[in-house]
Parts: sequence; C-alpha cells; structure tokens
Amino acid sequence: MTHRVPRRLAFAAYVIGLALVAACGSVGSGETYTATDAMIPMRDGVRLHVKIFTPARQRGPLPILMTRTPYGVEQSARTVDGSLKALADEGYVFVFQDIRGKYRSEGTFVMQRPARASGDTVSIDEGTDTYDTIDWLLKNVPDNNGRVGMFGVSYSGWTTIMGAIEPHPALKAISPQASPADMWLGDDFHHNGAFRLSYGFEYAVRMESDKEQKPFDFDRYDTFDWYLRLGSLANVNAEYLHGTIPTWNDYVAHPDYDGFWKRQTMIPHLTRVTVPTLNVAGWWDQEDFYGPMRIYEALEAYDRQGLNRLVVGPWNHGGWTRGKGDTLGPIAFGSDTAAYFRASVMAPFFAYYLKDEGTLDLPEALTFEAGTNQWRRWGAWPPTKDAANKDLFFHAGGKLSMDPPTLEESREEFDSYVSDPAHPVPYRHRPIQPTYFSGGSKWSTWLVEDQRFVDDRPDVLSWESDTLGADVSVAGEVVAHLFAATSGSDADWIVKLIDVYPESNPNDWTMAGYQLMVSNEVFRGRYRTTYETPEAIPPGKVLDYTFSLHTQDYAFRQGHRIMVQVQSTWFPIIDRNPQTFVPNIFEAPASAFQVATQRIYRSPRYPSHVTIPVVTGGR
Ligand code: PG9
Repeated sequence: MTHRVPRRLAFAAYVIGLALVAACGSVGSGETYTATDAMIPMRDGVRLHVKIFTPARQRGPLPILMTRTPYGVEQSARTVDGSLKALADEGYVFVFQDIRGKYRSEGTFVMQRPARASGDTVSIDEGTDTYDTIDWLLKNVPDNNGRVGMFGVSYSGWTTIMGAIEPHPALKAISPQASPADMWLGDDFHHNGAFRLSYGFEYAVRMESDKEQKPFDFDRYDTFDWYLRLGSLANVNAEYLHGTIPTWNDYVAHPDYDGFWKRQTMIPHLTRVTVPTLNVAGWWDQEDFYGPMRIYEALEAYDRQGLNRLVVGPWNHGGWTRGKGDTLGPIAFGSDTAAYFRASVMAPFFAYYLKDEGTLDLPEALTFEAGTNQWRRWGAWPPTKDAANKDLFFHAGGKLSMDPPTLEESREEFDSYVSDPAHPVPYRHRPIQPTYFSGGSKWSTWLVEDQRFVDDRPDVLSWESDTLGADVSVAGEVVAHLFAATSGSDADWIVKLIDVYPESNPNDWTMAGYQLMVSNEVFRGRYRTTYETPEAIPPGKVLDYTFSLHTQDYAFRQGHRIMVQVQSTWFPIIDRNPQTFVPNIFEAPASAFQVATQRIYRSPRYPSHVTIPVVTGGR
C-alpha cells in the first residue's frame, strides 16, 4: 500500500493550510490513529472545535464517523481505543466535535437548542452546525469516501438525530442512542410532568455554571438529606442559584407542557428522515429510555423504505458502550450483550451503509429478553402478533392475579396509605450520593436495586401473585390503570412492576427473594385531564389514572412471582408533590406541603390493575 504523501503530513498540511491546526498526536496501543485538532467555521462565523482521528496507515478512501458532544472531546482518544475498537479495527476517520458554546468551541450553549422552524433558512441550530461541519470535513479530510455516519449516546444521541432532520446529502447512516425526545413527557427533566429534581437541578448546574462542566458543591454526602432540607423549590433560586442558571429558570417559568417544551422536542420534525437509522436503548436506562423508544416510533410512522431499526438491550444509560454487558448490578445476563452489540450490530450496520461491506442481518427490532436471557427478533415493535394483553388485578390481602376482583373478597373497596412529604420514600438506598459524584455514585444502577428496601414501608403498597407455574414472557407495552383517591388536592402516583425471585435459592442466596424492578413510571395527578393545564384533584374522589410504564421484553420465570408496588413519593429523583394544589409547584410555599391519605381501589367497580402484553406465540 502506498500513499502519495505520508499520512500524517498530508493531514497536517490541509489543516495548517487553513491555519486551523491546534495539536497533533497518536493514539492506540499500536499508534494506529493520528489525532488532529481543527476549528471549523459555521455559516454565522462561529467556529467549532473538532478532534479528527485518521488511521496512521490508511488504505484508500474511508468514511467519516462523527460524534457531537457538550462534554468535551479531549478524552476521545480513549474512546477510539476502547468502546469504538470494533469500528476502529475496520478503519474509519473519527471526528469528535465540541458543540456550540462548549469547551473549545465558540458561540453560546443553549440546552437542547430547538430545531429551527421548517422554512426558516436564516437561523442556526444543531442541524445547521452538523451540516456545515460535514461540508467542511468532506472538503478538508483527505481520502474520505464521501460518506458520513453519526452516532452518540444521550446528548450526543440527540445531536445525532437533530443532524438528520435536514441532513447533509453525505450523511448516510446514523445511530442515535439513548437520545432524549421530550424533556417534559419522559426524559431527563420530567416524567409525565413530575419534576426529576435531583437530575434536573444537578445537570443544569453542571452544564451552565461553566463552559466546561462544574458540579454543584454539595455540603453533604447524602443528598436525600440536602434536598429535604432545601424545602420548597422556590428556595433553589432564593438561596443558591439566584437566577444564574438558564435551564433552572426555564423549569420555573414553564412548569406545564407549554410551547417551550413543545418547541424543544424534535418529534414533530421527524416526518421526512430518510437516513438509515439504528435506534439504541437500554431497558434499565436511568436517564433516557422514553426518548429512544419515542424517536424509533416517530420515525417508524414515516419509514416507507425499511430504513429504521431498533435495538434494546439489558443496559443502563450507555451500557452498550462499556465493558462486556454480561451483568448490570447483581443481575446476570448469561452473555456479553454489550460486546455483542458493538461487534455484531453496530459495526456491521455502519460497514454496510458507509463501506458497502457485508450484509445487514438486522430485524426491524432486536431486543434482549432478560429472565430467559436471549436476543429476540421482531417484525415490529411493540409486537403486533404473538402478544396478548393480560390484566394483573389488585386484590385484598396484597394479592395480584389475572382474575378480576369480586364483591365478596373484602369489606373495603381499597387499600390505603399515608403519604407524608416530610418523610418521602427514597428512590434508592441511602446515602444517595450526588448523581455523577466523582467519589462514586450508585446512580447508574438504581433501577436494578432490590426493592425490598421499601417494600415494608407503610407508605408503599404491594400486591403479589402466586408462584408462577410456568414462564410468563412479556413483550410490548405495560400500562398502569389506577383507580385512586387522595385526601389532598394533588398527588403523585408511582407504579412499579417487579419480578420477585424465589425465596429459596441455594445456588445464589444473594438473589433469594430479590425484587427486581422491570417497569416503572410516575404520574403527576394534576395533569390527569391535560398536560397543558393542571387541575386540582377533588379530595376524596375516585379517579382513573391510566399511564404507560413503557415497553419491555422480559420473562418472569417459573418459580418467580410478579409484584406491583404503588407509592406517592420517590425522592429526590422526583420532587415532593406538596399534595395541596398550587398553580406552580416551583413556587409552592412551605405551607402547601401536607400529609395526604391515598386510597388505591381494587373492587369490581374500581378494578385497579396493570396490563402486561404476554407473548403467546413462538420464539
Ligand atoms: N442524560 C444526559 C442528557 C442528555 C440531554 C439533555 C440533558 C441531559 C446525557 O447523558 O447526556
């Protein structure tokens, strides 16, 4: 193999020629990639920083794979050598870009800058920045093959999908992974209108206190305590932020689902995407599970050519990019799911579309069914064949069964508990370290924590099935139907679908009786009629709250039991509902926080239940 000009020289020459070079170095154990920095001019004159990695011994033209991130690109050499190894071994030019206003890029950072309106050819957004970057790369990276792919996790997953709304013609394949889709309905900042306090506060401060990242300086290790002492959310600006963090100010100014959040979601823009897309999500993603599933669904509605695909594995946020993926916390999956994804799904996907190499052996949806621990291939997600909805009804005595409740079974129509905002239920074991605490945080595995730590609390109700005589495989959407009343005038309803492992497990006592959360969600009662206009709940009135616990692919094994838990606080991941209706919870006075008695009905009139899609067809 020969080069007209030695690889490194050629690359340095074009960058120096543009007077943009910042640094040059080699990465990889065998010094296989050469790194170069450049500042790329956007259409409005703002320059964005990129790090470009080219194979030191390149043989012929290569495609470009790009990630755009707000988290800094200085460490990206490690990624090329680590999680991107399967791709790097095949040969790509990798480009990592600091997005507008972050790290070494110029301009102003806007948290999830909305896509410009269709017909607007003047404004800039992440899409135009992507377009301008690709244009520059094609003209300036020697020996590129004219094709570009994009991928990224979370914020970088979001920049990936934003880049495909009005794509550059050279953008030939994308993999948005764990991208948020709607910050109010279901991703990092709110779920069904309930505010994700610890994440929303800590992330906004981290991203907007500095051009790089600057975590909030907590004065205690257990943030459960810190948030409880904080009291009303009005104290955040009054005592700590003083209006300096734009995203916090946005939470306060837009507590309901108004134009601000509707402009931010890209979902209405996903009607004409024709770039082949590999959507990726993790069943136990503690940050963005709603997003990737919603993006897949939105693209699918317009996918006439079969270009849109979905992969969901047994992962937490970005878990597919790290290590083997054979376990998550104490849960074992029997194979190296993450390594499999990187080498056998993502690498062939990009090779097929960017290099014309190989065949694409990917179904419409590839999902990992934990429990039986197998990958399953589907013609549609959620499955339209082979699955039948079954209702798990709540009964007296904490029983859960597919039989509807009868009049005879108890005198009371309901079970009840007292929810006290002064003593909220922790969402994970205390101490609850700051979310991304550099000294170690259990944040990334909280969704798989053993729920026995709250099961015996008087403000958490549980209903449990008999021991299963056969496997129950669930594939599709799980939905909660609560008939509930509160003595207050607002309430949160949290529903958790749980797999209870057998009590006797001589092979592994650490997992005996384990309560693994399979699906979960919170619903803020004030939004039961519309998300746009909150309404007080009439105290004592039985109301029907129906909300999705999202899709899952999970097998409850023979010998296990199925449990549903209901509670009204989940702190501090969800802020405390004052339980007294106030128009804006971010401005609730301390006096609004009141104890409330909650009733969950389980009678023939009011049969609370959780609907699960049971797979009845073949595997
Ligand atoms: N979950 C993070 C995030 C993405 C987008 C907006 C806000 C937060 C992330 O991991 O990037």
